[in-house]
Amino acid sequence: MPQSRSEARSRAKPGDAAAGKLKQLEGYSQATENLLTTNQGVVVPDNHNSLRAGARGPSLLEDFILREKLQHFDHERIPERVVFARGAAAHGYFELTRSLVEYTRAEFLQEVGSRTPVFVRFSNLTGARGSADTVRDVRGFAVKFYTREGNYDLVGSNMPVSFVQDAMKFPDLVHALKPEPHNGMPQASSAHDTFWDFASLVPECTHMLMWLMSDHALPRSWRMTAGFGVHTFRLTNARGASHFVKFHWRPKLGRHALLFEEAQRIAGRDPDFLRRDLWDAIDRGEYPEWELGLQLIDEDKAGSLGVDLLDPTKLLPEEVVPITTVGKLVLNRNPDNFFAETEQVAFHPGHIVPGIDFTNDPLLQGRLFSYSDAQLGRLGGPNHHELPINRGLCPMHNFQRDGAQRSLIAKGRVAYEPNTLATGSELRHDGGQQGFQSSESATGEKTRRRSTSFDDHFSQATLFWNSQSAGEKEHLVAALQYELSRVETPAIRQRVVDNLAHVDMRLARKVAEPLGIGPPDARAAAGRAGYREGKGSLSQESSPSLSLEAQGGNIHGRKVAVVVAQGVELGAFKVIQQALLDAGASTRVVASHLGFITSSSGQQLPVDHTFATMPSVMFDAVLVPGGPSCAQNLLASGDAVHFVLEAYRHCKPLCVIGESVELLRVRDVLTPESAAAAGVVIGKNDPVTRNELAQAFIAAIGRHRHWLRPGVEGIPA
Ligand code: HDD
Repeated sequence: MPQSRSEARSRAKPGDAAAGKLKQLEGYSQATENLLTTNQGVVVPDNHNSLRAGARGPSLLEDFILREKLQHFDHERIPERVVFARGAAAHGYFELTRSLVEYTRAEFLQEVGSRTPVFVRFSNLTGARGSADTVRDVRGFAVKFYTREGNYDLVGSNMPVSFVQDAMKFPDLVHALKPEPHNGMPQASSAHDTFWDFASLVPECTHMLMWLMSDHALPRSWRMTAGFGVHTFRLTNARGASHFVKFHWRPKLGRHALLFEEAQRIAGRDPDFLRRDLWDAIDRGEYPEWELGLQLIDEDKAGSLGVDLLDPTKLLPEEVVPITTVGKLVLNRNPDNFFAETEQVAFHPGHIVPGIDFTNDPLLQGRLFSYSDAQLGRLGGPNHHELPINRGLCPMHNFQRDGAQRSLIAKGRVAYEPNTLATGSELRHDGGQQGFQSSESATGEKTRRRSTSFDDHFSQATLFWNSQSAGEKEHLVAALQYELSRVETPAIRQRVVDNLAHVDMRLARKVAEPLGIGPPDARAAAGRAGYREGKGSLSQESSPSLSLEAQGGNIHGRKVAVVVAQGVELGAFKVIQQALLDAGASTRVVASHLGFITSSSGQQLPVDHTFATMPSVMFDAVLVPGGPSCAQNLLASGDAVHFVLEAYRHCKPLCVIGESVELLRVRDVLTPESAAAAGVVIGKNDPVTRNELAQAFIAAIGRHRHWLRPGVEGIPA
């Protein structure tokens, strides 16, 4: 580790800094030896038998080897995070592509091309550490930058807003959302009475509820998930001038979602779906990337934006302040040890570096206390910054001392300052202008009042609703109906739809239809405590970036199933497969058994998976090659028919060749015209049209899902 800050800086060249963290971590890695030893290094003579008095006699207390092993095992678990307990992480780097010297003095944001090592943890807000990945939930997106001026943590989420405006309400929100305290149910789900009871009584939640009920809550992959800093922060330059800033992570693979039913099935089939996808991609060398975008706001213009930047339940539409891309994040290394790195990493919004600052957002202010406090319990004391994953890359020095698990050995008799005993003359430690400077002064009466500019609880929920595509609106309504149908108390269901009437009356009426309650009553909502009259002054009706469907994109990282049976024709299949691989997708051959399938020309085609172990929900798209006997064999297999129809029901792109089209005729909902519009590519095994077929299929996969597909209700779930 460098001895001084200036040494750290002068040694760091653009490009090589990202290796620094790896080197540091390697210093802590445990060597793999053939011999087992105790924690004290004594060689273990026998790791299978405890010491006992005679082969059939009692075990001896003196067996320190057994005692140590059991004791360590008994204490292997630490408390899980009270929120965002379920997560997965990876190492990588952040590279600056646009200098921010005019906005901030933060050293890692000055020189284009400079790289900073990062550790990024993605997580689920609600579920416990062992819960399923794909449940409907808010996702955490936490980035630790190991900068040369100290660690900087950007602890955000995949939604740009929060449920509540004030940290005072956060414990209540989380208690309502988590499993109900009397019976510990339901796990990892907001679909229960206590959550909706709270949400219906706190209308400031309404905007976030729209996000939680939307497709944004069901990411297809961590690699396809956006991130937001949520709060407004500040950047301060070397002259002390500051700008407000909002942070955005935009995934290079585009933002994509699962269908709710698909997500629920995956939760059973592969609870580690998102974790596995990230791990496998990095393992294969397909490193996920994000752009860092900033919304930079002149402080004197902040008052005229139509939204209070200190209110974390509001976003700042891109149409009002555009996003400037300033860097890229690349994740290129899986952790070596889940516990040591992913579990023990300690993020904290209060970890900032000179040039970045907080604002008075009352939710952010509360967070500044909570995270370090949470680590005290979770990681067992005040020295968690010494854990390898949490160590900074720059030198660290202060007179804080001792405490559980201290591993640094501070030398000398002096643990206070100022002092004369360390050097013989009076020594004062003071970073002066080098150090972190707060950039805002504060005066004002002490009060527990909120600003009236926080009173608008509905207009951005309406903006969000207006910005969704027709398919996304259907999903949102279905999600609300599903969640509220699971709420046992009719009065709670009623209060929710009464609030929704302030978002959009048609939405509220539609949601209320199957709930066995009265029509939505906007006036009843307005009469309740917690309701505020405030109206924002945003003039826009909708914001396209709030819709996932409007995004489109390439097909990098998508998984395509190739459904085959004996007698499959390879011609078109091979051409399409190659085109998919060239475009960055991957393919897997799925059949009724492992081993090989014999093609129509007698070739042996290796099978990757069976229908039983890899159902269609594990894929993004399905290719069914042709061949008369292949089609016949597939039609005779319930598993094969189910595979293809389930993919159709889940609105996935399909490419069906030759006789295999019969698989789709089961419900006879498609005409050649409606098929193309619905993302179903139908063609023949004809050498002239194979390339066209491949391109049409790639275009259909590029749209990810085809939400408005005819006849899906008719297909059994
Ligand atoms: Fe928080 C963890 C994100 C509000 C208190 N939070 C945590 C993590 C993420 C977020 C991603 C997991 C970090 C990791 O991977 O280890 N939190 C948010 C966002 C919020 C937010 C986006 C709203 C904008 N959080 C928030 C408030 C409080 C907390 C208002 C309390 C006042 N959060 C915590 C915590 C956690 C935490 C209790 C749990 C374990 C931990 O910190 O290390 O302190």
